[in-house]
Amino acid sequence: MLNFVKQLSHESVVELIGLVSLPKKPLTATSQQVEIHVTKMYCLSRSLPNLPLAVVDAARSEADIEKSVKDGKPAARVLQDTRLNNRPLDLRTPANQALFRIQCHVQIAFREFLLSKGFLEIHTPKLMAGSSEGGSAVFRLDYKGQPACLAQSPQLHKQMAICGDMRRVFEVGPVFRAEDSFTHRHLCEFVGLDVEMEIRMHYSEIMDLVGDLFPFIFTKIEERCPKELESVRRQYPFHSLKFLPQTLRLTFAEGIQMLKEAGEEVDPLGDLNTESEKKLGQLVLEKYKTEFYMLHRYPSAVRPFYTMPCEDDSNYSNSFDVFIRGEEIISGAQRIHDPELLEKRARECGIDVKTISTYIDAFRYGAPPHGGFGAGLERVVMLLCALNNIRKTSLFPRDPKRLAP
Ligand code: ATP
Ligand code: AMO
Repeated sequence: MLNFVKQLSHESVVELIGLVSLPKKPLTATSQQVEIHVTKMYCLSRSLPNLPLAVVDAARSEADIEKSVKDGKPAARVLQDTRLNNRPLDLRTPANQALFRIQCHVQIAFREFLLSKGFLEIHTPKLMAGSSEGGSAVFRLDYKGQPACLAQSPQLHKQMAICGDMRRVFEVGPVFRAEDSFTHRHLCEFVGLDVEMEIRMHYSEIMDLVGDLFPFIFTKIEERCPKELESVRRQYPFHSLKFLPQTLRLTFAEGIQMLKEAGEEVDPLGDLNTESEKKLGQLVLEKYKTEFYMLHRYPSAVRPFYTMPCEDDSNYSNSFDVFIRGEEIISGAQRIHDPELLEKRARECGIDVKTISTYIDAFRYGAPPHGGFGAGLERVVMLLCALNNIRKTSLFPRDPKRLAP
């Protein structure tokens, strides 16, 4: 049997028959908890002798690699492209196994919380006649002779579900963005966690929901995935997210003020760039001791056409973004439910209103005040575990250069 074992290549799949027993040596925290005394062994699938990457190398932390260099026995560093080109092998590392379990539990907790609050899970079409968010980041295709695109978000249909009296809805589904830039946090296809709900008095009702939902998710991950968090930490060390029992809310103007006081140049009616968002994340952490917070009342000019302007000043809007460790995970807002204003805003934003006429018509038959938000699942997991690249939390990432495997 030893001769047989010696000629097996790494990563071959074997079936073992043997006796499971406790090791003779005393157990330690890091030792195996059981031994198998093998009596028979079958090879079910033989791997190639030369693999494109060794799983032990792919599982090394940066600290391990640095130590190996210091010790004069440098260990191989597996580059991101090698990992992603050979994703089925790369997925075998303990950190990757753990990340996708954590991702699964984020979805479970998201669903669990919303179902307990009376939300209905829906599925909206991914083939559409026009763009839903505006802008150019849309994949165009031919739909039996008609121009069409892949849904940039479930935005228009989740709102139409509210017009259909569904009151509170959510969706977990694919979102397609023809992003041009190659960044650490943008994919061309990601999983959207979307919510839409009627509101009674104020858009703060949506922020109240976000402020309860996400701490619920963070707490459930800590409770249900301690081993997985530990596995991720072993390869990619990080500290647990700091968040307050009551989620911090700042206005966009307050955020701008904090940045200005710190010597940053920022436009009070423009959007925050990635650097300013990160800087504000640091300032908020120092002042309020939290890495999870919301910024609301964004300038209208930087929000999508369907966003409700503030009643007291239409330069600002009833909208918000939510941040983890200084990076955006959520955008949300109250929506315009007046069809005339909606059509006007769509035209002003350069949208061909013919392509969204059925959406605008939905508001001509009576529509309740409503709003909602969207989060990106891969981004939530990336930022929860303080990872440096969203490709780590996408099973088979799609980015501007990658369409396989
Ligand atoms: P010892 O037999 O002295 O306890 P070991 O099994 O700890 O030695 P290695 O042969 O170097 O040492 O094995 C490396 C690791 O593989 C071990 O730490 C153990 O976790 C695991 N391992 C090896 N053999 C078995 C087995 N029969 N059953 C379960 N785990 C095993
Ligand atoms: P927005 O365009 O800000 O808003 O997207 C919502 C959230 O989705 C995630 N996200 C992405 N994740 C990975 N790759 C991308 N290219 C990418 N783009 C966005 C982010 C972001 O916060 N309809 C609105 C939401 C709403 O108002 O309900 C929307 O799509 O986490």
